[in-house]
Order: sequence, then structure tokens, then C-alpha cells
Amino acid sequence: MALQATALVPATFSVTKEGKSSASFKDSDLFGISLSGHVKANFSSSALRCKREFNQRTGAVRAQTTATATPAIDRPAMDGKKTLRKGSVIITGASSGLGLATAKALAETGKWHVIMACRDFLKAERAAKSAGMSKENYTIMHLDLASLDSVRQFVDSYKRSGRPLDVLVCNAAVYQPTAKEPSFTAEGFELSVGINHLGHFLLSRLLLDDLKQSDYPSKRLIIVGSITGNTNTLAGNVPPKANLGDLRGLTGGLNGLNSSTMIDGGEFDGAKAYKDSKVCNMLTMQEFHRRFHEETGITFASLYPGCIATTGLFREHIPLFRLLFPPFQKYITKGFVSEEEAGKRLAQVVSDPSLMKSGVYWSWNKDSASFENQLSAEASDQEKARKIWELSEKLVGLA
Ligand code: LMG
Ligand code: NDP
Ligand code: PMR
Repeated sequence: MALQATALVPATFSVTKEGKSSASFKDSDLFGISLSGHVKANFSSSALRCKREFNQRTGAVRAQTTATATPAIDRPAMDGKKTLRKGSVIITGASSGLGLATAKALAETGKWHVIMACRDFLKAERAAKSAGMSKENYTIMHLDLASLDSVRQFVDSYKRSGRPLDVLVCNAAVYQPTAKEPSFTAEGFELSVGINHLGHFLLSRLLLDDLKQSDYPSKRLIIVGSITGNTNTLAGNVPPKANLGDLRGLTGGLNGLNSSTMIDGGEFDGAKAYKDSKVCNMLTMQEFHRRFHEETGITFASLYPGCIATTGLFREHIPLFRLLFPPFQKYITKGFVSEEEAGKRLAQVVSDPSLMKSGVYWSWNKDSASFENQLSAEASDQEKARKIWELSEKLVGLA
């Protein structure tokens, strides 16, 4: 409970003033805590603060509109000029790696308030501090994607906070390449698909309406994908390969009791479960696009940010792998990107006006220029996307 209450308090409360690679391998082809002191604040003050923050920022932000192409909200100001408000972006798993680097990149612009949706509050707070993020630019909220109750609580808290929602980034993930046995979420789903896909599926479904209601000029839902889920690439052909099969395991609930823990019904394999989960992420983005883009104007997108070989994603891999993987990616595949560079890429998908197209899986070439990439046959299979949507709805209690 204490954590929940604390989690609702924006870090800003402590501020007194309320204030492609074209070399040998191509991505696109086969080679391709100062917490407790501020807990007094409650929901309504949070909403109030939001408004005040908006009012105070108007002047500063107005000055920036002339210099950049960041979407602006046309609101009549006192002097009759157009103004914009800060965008609000939720990033799941912003306590490390890509999520943290993206939070930092967005916070630094001064145009975004980042809601860091994390399972470990203290880790997130330390991470934000050591990244040098200033308190008025972020809020940490508790979210454990391995529990659908936690997802629902997070959504309730967010709605009560009174903040608008302009962009949602589904970034968090786990990867269990060395696990011999499966582990499970609170509801009994195999952990990687449970967190990476099902938790995010419920989260984004429950927050879709908030995105829809946003008056921000460009509202977006971004689900992080990966090259390793795409079997039209070399990286996607390193065994074990992603393959969702006929979805019999997902149909059975991935619980290892009356069904397999793997989507395709096979034997548990942590590396494959991760890659399968990424295929679900990329299919879900496209299904959202087909169902809701026209009606809501929301941009749905996915991306492969590059191989960020130094992140916590590989924490469960053997030490030798963690030692050799970065130089392998840097010097042999040349697919390596730093966390900082990858953060800038995802930040572009969040806010760059040139990346507004919906239904796209973005990648970057060796000059770090973005391009619309091709997904594998399975990761663009419309019929599978529809089935996964419907099965996932049942599993998370939406149908
Ligand atoms: C599975 O293995 C694991 O079983 C599973 O747990 C999970 O981790 C999963 O996808 C993740 O991978 C699959 C993989 C194991 O199997 C294969 O890829 C089959 C082919 C492997 C044959 C290796 C030759 C590859 C030839 C391709 C040419 C490219 C050059 C590659 C150079 C590296 C060769 C070792 O694959 C492996 O175990 C490969 C080893 C892990 C790769 C990452 C680290 C390699 C680093 C090597 C060079 C680093 C640079 C410094 C130079 C050091 C010199 C010693
Ligand atoms: P990290 O491990 O550094 O980051 C993953 C984040 O997810 C962490 O903040 C972690 O929290 C969080 N997380 C894990 N489980 C949960 C949970 N149950 N509830 C809430 N948050 C959770 O890895 P990356 O930054 O590399 O990964 C980020 C995204 O990028 C993933 O979607 C991954 O698939 C994708 N990606 C990564 C690539 C790479 O090369 N690294 C390449 C392509 C895509 P905590 O800090 O508490 O552990
Ligand atoms: Mg892979 C262009 C070549 C390329 C790229 C971009 C990646 C990205 N990898 C490439 C090639 C190879 N990898 C080759 C030739 C091999 C065999 C030696 C290889 C192996 C390998 C392993 C064992 N690669 C891996 C692993 C992992 O455990 C990582 C993984 O699959 O996690 C699911 C991984 C990755 N390679 C990548 C990327 C981005 C990953 C991290 C996976 C992800 O985040 O989706």
C-alpha cells in the first residue's frame, strides 16, 4: 500500500516552485529516493499541480516552438499567441537500458514529462538520478507487468492522477536464455510472454481511451520489437527461431499444467519464448493499427532500436556470453548501438514529426537514419495477429 501511495507522487513534488547497417549484415535483409518526504500529496493535488505546471511552463515552452518542429497544441494564450503544453509519456521498464536512455533523452528536451512505470521503485529513482534527470521532468509509478492486478492498479492510479496521456511506450522485457524450467507470472502465464506481451497487452488496452482523449497533436502507442523475432534476417535465424505455430499453447494459457508453456505448444525454451513474445509485440502493434488508427488518430508503431548489447537484458546469460557479445556485435555484425544512441532512436519514435506514420516497424541504417523495415512473414501475418488479439483478450480478462 505504502508503495502504491508513494508511487503516485510525481518526482516533481519535491520542487518547491510548482512549478541500417549496409555493411556486411543488414537489418532489413537476411544478413542482415527521497520518497517519503513527499508522500503527503494526494491525487487531487497531483492533478492541480499538473495544471499549475502547465501554466507556468507555457512561457518557456512557447519560446521553443519557433525553434523546433515538436507538435504544438493550439491553445489561446493571454497574449493571443499559440502555446503548447508538455507531453506526457509513459515508459514501461524505464529503470535501465533502453527505457532509461529514452526517458533521459525525452526529459532533457524539457518538452516531455516522463512517467517511469517500473517494478522496482528505488532502482528507478536511483537510475533517474544517476542519469541526471531533473525532478520536474519525471514521475515514477509502480508497475509490475508480471501481475495483471498490478497493471490494473497502475492504470487506475494513472487515471486518478489527472494527467493526460499522449504517448505510451511498451518497452519492458525479460529474457531467460539459460532457464532450464519455466517461471510464471502471478496469473500463471509463462514469464517472458506473460510480461513482454500479455502484461503490455492489458496495459495498452486499458490506456487506449486515455490516448484517444489526448488533445496532443500526435498521440502514439509504441511497442518495442526486435530483429531476433524476424526470421527474414540473419539474427532471426540464430536458433532457436521464433515460431508461434498454431497457437495451441497460448490457447491453453501457457501455464504448463493443462497446456504447454510455449505459444506453439512445444517444450519450454527461454530464448524462444522471448523471441515469440517479440513477434506478439510486433503483431499486436499492427492489429492495434488496423482496429484503431482510423477511428482514433493514434499512431501505432514498433521498432528495432539496434543491438544494445550492454543492457540488463542479458543479465541471465552466461558470463562468457556477456563478455563476448558486445565486441561480437561491434566488430563482426556491426549491429551494435550504445544505450544512448538507442534511447535517441526510441525518443524519435515518441516525438519526431517525421515518424508519425502508423503501422510501421522502424529500423535505422548505418548512418543512424530511420527507415520503414519489413517484418517477417509470421510477424506480419494478419490472421495470426487477429487470433493472438482474441486469445490475449481472453487470457487477460477482457473478453
Ligand atoms: C542459443 O544458441 C542458446 O542455446 C540459447 O540459450 C540462447 O542463448 C539462444 O538466440 C539465443 O542461442 C544458439 C546459437 C549458439 O547457435 C547458433 O548460432 C548455431 C551456430 C553457431 C555456430 C557458430 C559459428 C557461427 C558462424 C557465423 C559467422 C559469424 C561470426 C560469428 C563469430 C562467433 C563465433 C563463436 O551460438 C553460439 O553459441 C555462438 C556463440 C555466441 C555468439 C556471441 C558471442 C560470440 C563472440 C565471438 C567473437 C567475439 C569477438 C572477439 C573475438 C574473440 C575470439 C575468440
Ligand atoms: P533491460 O533489462 O535493461 O531493461 C528492461 C526493463 O524492463 C528493466 O527496466 C526491467 O526492470 C523492466 N522489467 C522487467 N520485468 C518487468 C516487470 N515484470 N514489470 C515492469 N518492468 C519490468 O533491457 P533492454 O533495455 O535491452 O530492453 C528494453 C527493450 O528493448 C525490450 O523490449 C527488449 O526486447 C528490447 N530490445 C533490446 C535489444 C537489445 O539488444 N538490448 C534489441 C532489441 C530490442 P528492472 O530494472 O527492475 O529489472
Ligand atoms: Mg545475434 C546481423 C547480425 C546480427 C544481429 C544484428 C544480431 C542481433 N545478431 C546477429 C548475428 C548473430 N547473432 C550470429 C551470426 C550469431 C551466431 C554466432 C548470433 C548469436 C546470438 C546469440 C547467442 N545473437 C544473440 C544471441 C542472444 O542470446 C541474443 C538473443 O537472441 O536474445 C533474444 C542475441 C541477439 N542478437 C542480436 C540482438 C539484437 C540480440 C538481442 C536480442 C533482442 O533483444 O531481441
